[in-house]
Amino acid sequence: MARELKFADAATQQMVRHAEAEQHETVWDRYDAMQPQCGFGTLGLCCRHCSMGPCRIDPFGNGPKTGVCGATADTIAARHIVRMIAAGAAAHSDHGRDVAHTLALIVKDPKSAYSIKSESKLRAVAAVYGVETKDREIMDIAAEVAKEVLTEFGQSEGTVRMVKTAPAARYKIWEELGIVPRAIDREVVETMHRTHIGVDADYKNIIMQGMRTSLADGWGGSMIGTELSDVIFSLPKPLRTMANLGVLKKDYVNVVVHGHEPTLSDVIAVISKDKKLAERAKKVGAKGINLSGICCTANEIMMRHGIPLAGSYMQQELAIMTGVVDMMIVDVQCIWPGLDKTAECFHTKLVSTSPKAQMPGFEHIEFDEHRAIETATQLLEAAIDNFPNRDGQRTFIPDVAERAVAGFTTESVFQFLGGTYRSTYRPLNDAIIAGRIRGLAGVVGCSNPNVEFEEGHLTIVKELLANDVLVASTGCNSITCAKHGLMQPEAALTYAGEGLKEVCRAVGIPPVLHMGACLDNSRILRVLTNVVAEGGLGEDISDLPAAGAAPEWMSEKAVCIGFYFVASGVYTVIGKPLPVAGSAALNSYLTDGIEADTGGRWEWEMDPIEAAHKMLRHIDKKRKALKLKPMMYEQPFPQAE
Ligand code: SF4
Ligand code: MSK
Repeated sequence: MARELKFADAATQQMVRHAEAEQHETVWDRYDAMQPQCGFGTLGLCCRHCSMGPCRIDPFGNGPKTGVCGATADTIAARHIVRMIAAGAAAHSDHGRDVAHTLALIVKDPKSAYSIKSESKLRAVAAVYGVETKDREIMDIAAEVAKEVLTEFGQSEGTVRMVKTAPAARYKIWEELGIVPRAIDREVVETMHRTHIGVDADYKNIIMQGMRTSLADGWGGSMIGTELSDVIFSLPKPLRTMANLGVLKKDYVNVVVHGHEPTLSDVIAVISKDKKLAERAKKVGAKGINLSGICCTANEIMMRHGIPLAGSYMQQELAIMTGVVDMMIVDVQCIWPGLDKTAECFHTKLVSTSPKAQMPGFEHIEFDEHRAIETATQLLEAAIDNFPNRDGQRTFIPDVAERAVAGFTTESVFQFLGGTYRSTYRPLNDAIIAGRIRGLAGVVGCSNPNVEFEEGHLTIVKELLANDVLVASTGCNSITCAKHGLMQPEAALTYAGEGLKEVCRAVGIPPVLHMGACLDNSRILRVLTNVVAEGGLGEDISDLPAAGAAPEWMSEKAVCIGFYFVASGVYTVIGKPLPVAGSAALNSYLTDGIEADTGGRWEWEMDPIEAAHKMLRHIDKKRKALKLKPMMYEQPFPQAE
């Protein structure tokens, strides 16, 4: 290993040392081997949108100042970043579309493996789409909702209807900026069109379209995905689970699901408890089947079934290196194509299941939702049959796993804060107004080998908690927080400031609320909307004492998420800057000028303590503007920029 790595996480620490001893390559090795990475790419100054190029602009002004076509650094950097938004929006929204297809399947085939698990959520979605619910059979409502939603993805007229659920003041801002998304597919397509050679060259105009595309995701595709997942797979409720590689069990058939879409993994979660399969497992010498998850598929089935989290994005190959994973089943997004190289050294069967994501070295067993139970059974049987191939001498499971309470939603968290019989945001708003809670933060997103693993996530979250900020978490941040004990109610006693501690103790919630997968950032948008609607904290999301962070972001989805938060009025801090620094004008617009347009803005800050302090300063600025009371238990933190 080229550099000395520090890990906050003991399981990862042990596994990386084990990998080193056994000479297995890890993502950190591949990252180091890639150094130095391309400076032009980092700054957003390369373009290969046509074959007059590739072109690159010299940031020091010693070389060409434009591409062959005359595109400037501003144009090139803006085009590049909005293409990242389009890819992120496409990924989330295609996931959302697939969930809508599953809803349509339930209607067409009542014998399918799926059913309507939350009628209340279906009715809520129906209301958004103007679907009549009074005196109608639930299947009729489902049929019409599925049709409306699926049609909307590619509609040629109108606007995305979920967007209307934003606060009225926010919607007006989008109307004035001309960025209300018209249709999800259309915005992605138009972004690709505008960034083709010789189309849109005005960086601000390009960014406006990028924001419209991101809104089509956050308030469209992602929100549809979240809402319909709740309808089909059930509305999550807080439950207890465990997190980290220590959830893998030596004597069991270990099946790990990895990716993002719950359509197959939710069925696997149910089927894995089947008695016949348990007997089959016993026949091959195992004690049973142990299902766990990696990445956001893990978040999905954990928050609905309590299935433990084996790890986050950066731990996917480490799970295989334990030597006890009999099968890793993947669907889409965040799956490393190089996993087969790791699996070659072990008996682990890697199985891809989505026609959209096939990988060399993976066996492909295509998932057909019409045959969901058969596919899930076939996979689990194959995993059991692979158990005897395990080399018992080469197993190593770190004995590290932490308890967590997870599975909060826009709805359930405030049943807690409002008391069991009173579902309202009033107590939360009152706690903020009274100065018990300073404000709200969404800390979300991936991990990345370009920083010390999880250090950014943990440092920011702990600093926010110490300063009475209630944290909502999604994606890999939530897995990190779960692994490090921040999602236990007792964590408030250790990490929270006095005011937040009082609130957490009174209602029995952890100070960090697990709100789901990266798709579920839409839940955070909804929380912010509900806080505005409850009253007393302004008229718009940008008025709220709230901020967002993605300290170790990695994916194009993360870029899209950040943009829809900024476009929704949220101050959003990330670690490594977006690749736009090669354009002074664009960089300045995103980190400053954009605030005058949307009320939100980007901030780049690699130092996690300073990142947290910037968020706290922003929250305090908003508290001051709202003329809220001083904090009940004021604790000084550095004020100066
Ligand atoms: Fe170069 Fe312009 Fe073609 Fe990009 S679009 S590769 S800047 S000529
Ligand atoms: S899995 S997108 S690494 S959060 Fe959603 Fe984690 Fe980021 Fe993938």
